[in-house]
Amino acid sequence: NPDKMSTTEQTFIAIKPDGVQRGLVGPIISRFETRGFKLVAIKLVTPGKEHLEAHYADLKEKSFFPGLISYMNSGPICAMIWEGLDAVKTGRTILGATNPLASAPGTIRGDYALQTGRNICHGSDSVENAKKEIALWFKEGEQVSWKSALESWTY
Ligand code: RTP
Repeated sequence: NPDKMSTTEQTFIAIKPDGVQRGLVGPIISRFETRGFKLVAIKLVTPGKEHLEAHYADLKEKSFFPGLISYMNSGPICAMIWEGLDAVKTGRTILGATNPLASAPGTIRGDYALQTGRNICHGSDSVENAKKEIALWFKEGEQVSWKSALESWTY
């Protein structure tokens, strides 16, 4: 619907094990912060195989699924919820294309990654999936509702 108005949304963003190991937690957070999004939850986790299989349940028939799960299970993941105008779609734009070789420079993957199997970050691909992923990764009470002093200058 081209006439759809932009809405305030929440998106689930995760820095994958390679992103954490490569010291990219700061730069990735920075891109969301400076764009004007608000951080409402963050934690470093090693959720385990079962949880990761639930997160990627839609991909379980793919040939790369076992490799994807062992990659995601290879170290800590930085799980976050970011909030703001069109956060889901804009979050995906900030991340870049799934295959880093197709990601534009200026995107996270376009600046820091070369391979789909090591693409350093995840972002929800729809509002519906964002809700599901937030419910899977975060417990009630882990999210902070706060008013940023900068908001009236961003919006
Ligand atoms: P993500 O969920 O991680 O944000 O990635 P995405 O939506 O951009 O891509 P999706 O198709 O959902 O794939 C999820 C993740 O699986 C890995 N993958 N490997 N070897 C391959 O062909 C392949 N294809 C996908 C990537 O880590 C991708 O981000």
